[in-house]
Amino acid sequence: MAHYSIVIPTLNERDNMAPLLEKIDSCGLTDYEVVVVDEHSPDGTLEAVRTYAGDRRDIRGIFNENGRGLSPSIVYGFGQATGEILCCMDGDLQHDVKDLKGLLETADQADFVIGSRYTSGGGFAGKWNPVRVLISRTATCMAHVILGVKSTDPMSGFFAVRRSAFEAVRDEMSPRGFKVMLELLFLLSRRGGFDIREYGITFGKRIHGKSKLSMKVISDYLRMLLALKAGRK
Ligand SMILES: Nc1nc2c(ncn2[C@@H]2O[C@H](COP(=O)(O)OP(=O)(O)O)[C@@H](O)[C@H]2O)c(=O)[nH]1
Ligand SMILES: [Mg+2]
Repeated sequence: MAHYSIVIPTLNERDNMAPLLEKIDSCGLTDYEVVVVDEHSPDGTLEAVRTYAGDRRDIRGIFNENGRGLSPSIVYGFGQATGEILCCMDGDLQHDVKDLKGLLETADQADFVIGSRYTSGGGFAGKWNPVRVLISRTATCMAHVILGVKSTDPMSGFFAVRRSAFEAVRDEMSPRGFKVMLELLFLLSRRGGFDIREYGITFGKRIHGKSKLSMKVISDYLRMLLALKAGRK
């Protein structure tokens, strides 16, 4: 059983897999596994993972069998993972592997750790499209107002949760949705008694592949906020 499980949801990230896995392998962690959860990406993302992994059992590429979408993929990956600490990071290198060890070690002392671009030590690499930053800021603001959650960056998608905390709210999670981290934050905060912290991360630019952020994702997000607020699944 691994101590840390790094779960990576993917959709068409073939060219990012080997560089990402190499960075994870050399970031100074010892007891970890990587679970890439793909959704039949036509570009051969899983083949890239399997080629890199060879006979290794600590790097697995699996298909999401939990209903389509990002959150279902992450929840499926957590269910397949063996670690005591479950971490989720993007497969496009925008989450910097340099932040991984610190985030995981913070999680050793806590129940839930949110990687934040807006806390000390966090930020953006290079120059950012102001429209994307505005979307991210607006989404954060809406989460504060509608759900009353306190995080400085509930949308970053880079986080680690203790298995017992995940399992405590697992049945309350919606199988749909885009932002599993926000949902976990909301459910753990509402239940109370969990040690929730933030850790500064640097958000990088995407080099290979395309963002899947779209108007559909934004409208799904709004629907999810309102559904969480109303206590619906
Ligand atoms: N399994 C799965 N992964 C997804 C899906 N949508 C996005 N991803 C992955 O989730 C991560 C973040 O998505 P991305 O498009 O980069 O979002 P952005 O950084 O907000 O533009 C990347 O690793 C994507 O490949 C999906 O529907 N299913
Ligand atoms: Mg991205």
